[in-house]
Amino acid sequence: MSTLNKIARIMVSERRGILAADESIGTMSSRLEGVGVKATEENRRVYRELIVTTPKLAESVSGIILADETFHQKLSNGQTFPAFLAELGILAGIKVDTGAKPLAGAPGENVTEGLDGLRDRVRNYAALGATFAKWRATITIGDGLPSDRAVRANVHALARYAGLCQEGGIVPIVEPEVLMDGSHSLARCKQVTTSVLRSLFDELNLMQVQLDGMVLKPNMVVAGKKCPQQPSVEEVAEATVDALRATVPTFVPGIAFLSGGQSPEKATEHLAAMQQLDPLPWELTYSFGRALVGPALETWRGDNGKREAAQKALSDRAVANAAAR
Ligand code: 5MM
Repeated sequence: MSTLNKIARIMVSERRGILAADESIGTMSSRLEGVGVKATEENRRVYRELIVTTPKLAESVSGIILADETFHQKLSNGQTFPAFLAELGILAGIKVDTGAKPLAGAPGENVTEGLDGLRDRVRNYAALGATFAKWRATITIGDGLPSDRAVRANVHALARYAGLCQEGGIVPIVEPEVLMDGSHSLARCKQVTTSVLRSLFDELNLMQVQLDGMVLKPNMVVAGKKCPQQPSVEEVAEATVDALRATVPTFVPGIAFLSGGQSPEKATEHLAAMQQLDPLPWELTYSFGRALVGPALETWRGDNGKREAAQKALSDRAVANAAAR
């Protein structure tokens, strides 16, 4: 078993999942401001410390994805975040993309940037304790969208990122996110997700990415937020598993879903429903951001007296998702 495969298997191991705490400075700042907390570097650190020091987190979380800022910050006890996680038995991951930017010639669509200098950045992060990385590409459904050029540009970047991570000895989380924004149907999301995943695996193969040394982080197949006909939990589970079965090679050790704006409860119900379907060739787990930490942030609101209650809110979500596996 290669080292990459070993790490990937730990990431998706039974009854645990991955916590996405890698909001960029801009996103984290607006989330803090949304709950009345001033968006300072120190407050982002304090909030991330609350998250990682949640009691018993390692029982339901195998890895935490950090943003560059957090990766270099220290907890109150003087330890760096990666060192603290290592002591807990939680793998430290790092978001290495630099964000989705408008794609030239494709109005309304983005391509994720961050390939320049990535080889050296991967080497530095690995030396500082990162065992895995993450890169998120976003795909928009709309009138005539996604365009072929946006899909191709994004899967190309994902595959080159994945190759560079593996060359540097860390496991890539490959995240192609078909966004929930819009009024599209479940069927349309399934069609787009299937086609994006097909293109993605073509490109990963072309770039000789080792499929057993990566983790796929896709969206669940859901209807657009504004679609008047919202599918049942079983319909989402079936559509999602259909799309994955049609496209994801069995060599991939695990699939860790993003939550994408679903309510925390719905995301968990969908994950649980998928486990009830016929045996699947890969582990199905979670790599939620908002669906894990949303209730904790809402509870905390910058009030230190609510710290414990906030940690309990996170712990409850993590335990519920672990149980859903
Ligand atoms: C936590 O949010 C991540 C980073 O977002 P930005 O770079 O836009 O600030 C994001 O990539 C996240 O890992 C995934 O989208 C999954 O999070 P959700 O909230 O969709 O489960």
